Order: sequence, then structure tokens, then C-alpha cells
Amino acid sequence: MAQTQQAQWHVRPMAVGAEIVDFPAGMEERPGVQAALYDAWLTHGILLFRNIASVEQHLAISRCFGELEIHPVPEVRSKSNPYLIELGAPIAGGGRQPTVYSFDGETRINRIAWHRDTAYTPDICKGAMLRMLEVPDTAGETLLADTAMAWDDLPADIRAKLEHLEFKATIRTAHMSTLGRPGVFWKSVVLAGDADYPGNSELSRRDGAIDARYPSVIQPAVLTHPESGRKCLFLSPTYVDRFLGMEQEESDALLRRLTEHMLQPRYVYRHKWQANDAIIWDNRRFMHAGMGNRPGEPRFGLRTTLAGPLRTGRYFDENAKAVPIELTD
Ligand SMILES: O=C(O)CCC(=O)C(=O)O
Ligand SMILES: [Fe+2]
Repeated sequence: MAQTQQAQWHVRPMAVGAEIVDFPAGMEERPGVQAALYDAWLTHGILLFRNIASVEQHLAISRCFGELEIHPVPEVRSKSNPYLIELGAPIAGGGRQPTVYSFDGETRINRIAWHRDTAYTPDICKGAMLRMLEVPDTAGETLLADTAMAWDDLPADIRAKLEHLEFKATIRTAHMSTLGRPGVFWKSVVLAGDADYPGNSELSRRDGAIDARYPSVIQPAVLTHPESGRKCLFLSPTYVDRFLGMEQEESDALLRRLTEHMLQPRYVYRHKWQANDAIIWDNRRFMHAGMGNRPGEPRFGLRTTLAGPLRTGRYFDENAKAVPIELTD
């Protein structure tokens, strides 16, 4: 019987990040594979996998990069597995309905402004792996920006100014509270109210209460990556309130300038999803955003979160305590 030659899996570098090619199910269990993947991840910062056809495979590959954590926002957790969060809702229904709004004459759902995951807590997560199960025909891309490359290109005088700078950060979930912020796409957005769209996300409705659950934190503007030693511009533009020691106006101008710098196309990977693609990002190095899709088109993803714990921050009010909630239904 003729021997079938299995293609050797390999890492294909992209302009930003890398794709893992010909990676069959179960390959992550072979000797040396986990270390090779981890090495590629540290080198490239994001890895794209194709044909991840099961939750088990998604979890197994995620675990090659570290332990998983349960996401601090219970509303987004999957009922099927606490180590997964849900993005969007399966077209078959039953899931949370997204906030709907119009932008420049087009209506989009599931838009998520530039951020790092869990950067509104003192212990930022190490990374996350998003697998897309249902994919829209148009739009719905995810963007990921390499803030280590962005740091490397900053002029020396700006780097010196940022080296010891810190900022106050607060979670923002309601689109209204992110309007006009650097790195947000919906500057001219017309928001739909709950009356028009009764399914507007629970999280947005509870935005006031969210302050008690996630008290504001202080984070450094520059993070030395604990494994690669590379410096990263450690900003989540959507969450930044103000750089410490600056008046609001000066702080806003600096944030705008840095965000514009970080979002130059040469630092950004834009992913157009196919079903069962999965991307794992290094959250210490990359920030990311969701472009949103059209209502009526499917988009549903599941995401794991890699535990840090990396204590990069501290509470702004040193006596603050996060008051967690558990959902009852
Ligand atoms: O929906 C997207 O494209 C991005 C989602 C996101 O921010 C995340 O999974 O952490
Ligand atoms: Fe995210």
C-alpha cells in the first residue's frame, strides 16, 4: 500500500503575526510541538490556526500557551464551559443579542473598540484565543496591532517621556461612554435605544454598577514583556481616562497621538474570518478591536482566556475592592 506523506506543519510569518499551516488535530500532543508553538507565539505575537473544528481542540491548543482562567465578566461566559466566553450569538438563537447601532449610514453590531483584554483589572491576562464558528459574508473582521513594533519606532524623546508614565484606566462597555475616544470607530454613530432593540446587552445596561465591580486601575504606559524583554506601548485606548500628572487636555492629546501611531497599517493585522479559524494573541504585546458586522448576518465566536497572572497595575483608590457578582439565571 502506498505510504501517504503527511504535510509537515510549519509557521508561515505574515507582515504582522504568523499562520500555523497544515496543523492536524492532535498535533499539539506530539513531543516538542508545544514548545515550538510557544516559541513562534513569543516571536510573532499572534498565531492564526485554520480548521479548528471542535471545542476540545480549541481548549487543547489554548492550553499549550498556559493555564486558562475564568473571565472576570460573568455576563460573557459560556454556559457550556466557564473557560469559554461567547462573542455574538449563534444564529440559531438563544444567545445574548448584541447592541445595534448605525455608523456613517451603515448599521453594525458587535463593534469593539481598541483594547487589551482585562486591562481594566490590576492583573492583565496573558493572552486569549478566539475561534470563529459562524462567519458573516461581509465585514466582521478582527484587527490586531503590534505595540512592540510601535514602541520600537517611537522617537527617543517620546520614549523618554513615556518610560515612567502611568495612566488611570476604567472599563467602558456602553458605546455611549466610548464615543469620541481615540481608537474608536463609531464617531458619528447613531445609537439605538433599548426600546428599539430590547436585546441591547445586559452589560451595557448595567454600566453604572460596573464601576463597583471593576474599580479604576493605574497601569504603566510601557510594559517590558516578561518573557521576550521587548518593550510594548501598553495602552488600551478605550479604557484610558488620563495619564497621571497631566491635565486632561494634554493627556487626551498624547493619547490621540500615540493611538494614531499604533494604528498605522504596518503594525496592524486585519483578519477576515473563515469558519473554524482561530487566533491566539499575546495580550501583553498586542491590542485588538472588532470591526463589527451587519445585523442579520451570523457571527459567533468562542474565546479562551490565558491566566497571567501578571500584576501590571494597582487600584487607583488604594482602598478599592472589586465587588464581583454572580449571575443567578
Ligand atoms: O469580535 C472581535 O472581533 C474581537 C473580540 C474581542 O475583543 C475578544 O475576543 O477579546
Ligand atoms: Fe478583546
